[in-house]
Amino acid sequence: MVLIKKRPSWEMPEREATPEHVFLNRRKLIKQAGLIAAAAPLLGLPGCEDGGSQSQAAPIMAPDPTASLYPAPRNDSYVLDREITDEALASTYNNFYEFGSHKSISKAAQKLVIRPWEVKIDGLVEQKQTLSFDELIKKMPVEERLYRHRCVEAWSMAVPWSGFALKSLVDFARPLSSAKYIRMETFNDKRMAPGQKAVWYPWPYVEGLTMAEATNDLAFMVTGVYGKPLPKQFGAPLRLAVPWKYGFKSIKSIVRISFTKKRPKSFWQETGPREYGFWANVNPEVPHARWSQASEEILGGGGRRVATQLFNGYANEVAHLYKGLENEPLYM
Ligand SMILES: Nc1nc2c(c(=O)[nH]1)N[C@H]1C(S)=C(S)[C@@H](COP(=O)(O)O)O[C@H]1N2
Ligand SMILES: [Mo]
Repeated sequence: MVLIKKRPSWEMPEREATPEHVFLNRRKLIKQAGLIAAAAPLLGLPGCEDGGSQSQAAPIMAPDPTASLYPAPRNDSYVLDREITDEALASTYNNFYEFGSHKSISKAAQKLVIRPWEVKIDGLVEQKQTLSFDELIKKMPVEERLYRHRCVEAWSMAVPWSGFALKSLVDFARPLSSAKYIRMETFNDKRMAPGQKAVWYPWPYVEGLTMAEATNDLAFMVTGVYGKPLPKQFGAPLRLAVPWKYGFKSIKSIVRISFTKKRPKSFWQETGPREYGFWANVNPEVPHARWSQASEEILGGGGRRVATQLFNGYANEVAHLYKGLENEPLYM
């Protein structure tokens, strides 16, 4: 466990404590929106002459430019065998090593600046391109899906993700037929994410899938949860959800998507090659090097454990992807 000393947010100069785009656009926003200007004394906009307030309280949040997409229409093909995890709990129990190697990173993750957010698409594609997240999402069919999520640490949750099939993004990217894998990368900025100061980790976080996995219907790019744009601690603005695999495959805050011939080496594979592999498919019968995977604790279930299912219950959808690969370490 890493302890990194950092200033509490109330000690931060306002430029640091405020997401860049909010800072830069604040004056414009206030000019445009009479409502916000009228509310300024209440909201305590620092340095806002129009508002006339001297308060130094919390800065306002700019409206999320994708807010109107949510709640997205639910795709009823994806059903749960358990209750949806309480939103407050799922939002405060997160794995996001960029902000610390423990579960209580939700506050620290608010330092993540999610606008502007560029996504680079490169490698074996017809045409490399970089586009903003807001441009990208406009081209994608956004829907809601109820998915289970099984962390390799043997806890699980069930959440209503919003987003689009990874397959839609692959189609948009136009990979060459020589592409065998998709590789995804998280941002790398230790000023924003203090966890990235830990030099013993191979930053940035990287994950990958085969093309067959990436184009399977279940592979989902997440942009929202609980009917709203994705909160930062969940890996805003763009993260993966591959629910038949251990949670660490579901990479957060993606900035780069590359198509490759070579199998990508992931963050956890690099960190602990004896414990974490490329496939990481959920299997109750194959224990982790240090614990059993036979059961899992349901987050918010008062300590209740349930039996873990092969492919986390998604065998019908994905088992065929692994025919003929029996000699591969499919479950680590
Ligand atoms: N970039 C990045 N992505 C990540 C992680 C991380 O530390 N960094 N943790 C993974 C793990 S182990 C899990 S269980 C899930 C947690 O997602 P949640 O916080 O939305 O529940 O994110 C995955 N994606
Ligand atoms: Mo995890």
